[in-house]
Amino acid sequence: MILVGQFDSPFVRRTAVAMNHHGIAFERKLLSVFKDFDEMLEYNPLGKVPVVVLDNGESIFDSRMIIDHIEQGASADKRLFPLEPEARRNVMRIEAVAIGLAEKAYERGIEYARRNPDKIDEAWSERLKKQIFSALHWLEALKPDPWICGDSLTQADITCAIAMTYIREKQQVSLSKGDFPKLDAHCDYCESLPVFKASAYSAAEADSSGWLPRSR
Ligand SMILES: N[C@@H](CCC(=O)N[C@@H](CS)C(=O)NCC(=O)O)C(=O)O
Repeated sequence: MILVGQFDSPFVRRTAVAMNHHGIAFERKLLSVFKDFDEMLEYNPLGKVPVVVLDNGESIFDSRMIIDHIEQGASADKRLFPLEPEARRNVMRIEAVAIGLAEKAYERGIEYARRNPDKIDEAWSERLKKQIFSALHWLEALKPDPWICGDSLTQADITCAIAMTYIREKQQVSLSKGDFPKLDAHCDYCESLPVFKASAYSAAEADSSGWLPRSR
């Protein structure tokens, strides 16, 4: 399998960590959605990452679809989405907020990194900031210890920790130490695990991507 995308993208990383967790080996094709956009369009009609190219040559994209594909046939004790309906809904609800958090952070980053400074929509940017902080407070209230749901790693943990790392690294909003102590501890714990470390956030890949934050 080939995973297309960079390890500054929270969507690529959450896919990679799920693959690591399931022991699925993959090669990586390092393409940037900015500087390699035309080539990206050949892998995904939207030009977005992540994309996984299966061994039969088929491309699958959107982290949700890829993770769903790799979870198929997984044993109950390894599943990142439990099968029991209530537990599954709970993981998916938290995952949805954590994905949304990463999406809103990405959008706010775009506002400053890509737009001409005199075209920045400050009202929209404020709205995004409100959504980001609302999601962070909601996730903090879950009090992960160390896991968010039950007594093992789930996709809720993976996506939440990776979204937090993304915001810490790209600073689409500034966070002070102590603002979200439970999320900080959860993020540090998850990022110390071998399955996360094997696909760690890459500042070098971020620097070469064409993403240049100017201010908050
Ligand atoms: N819902 C998608 C989101 C993927 C996404 O937004 N990826 C960003 C990179 S972090 C991207 O490809 N952006 C380029 C674009 O939107 O044109 C997923 O979960 O895979």
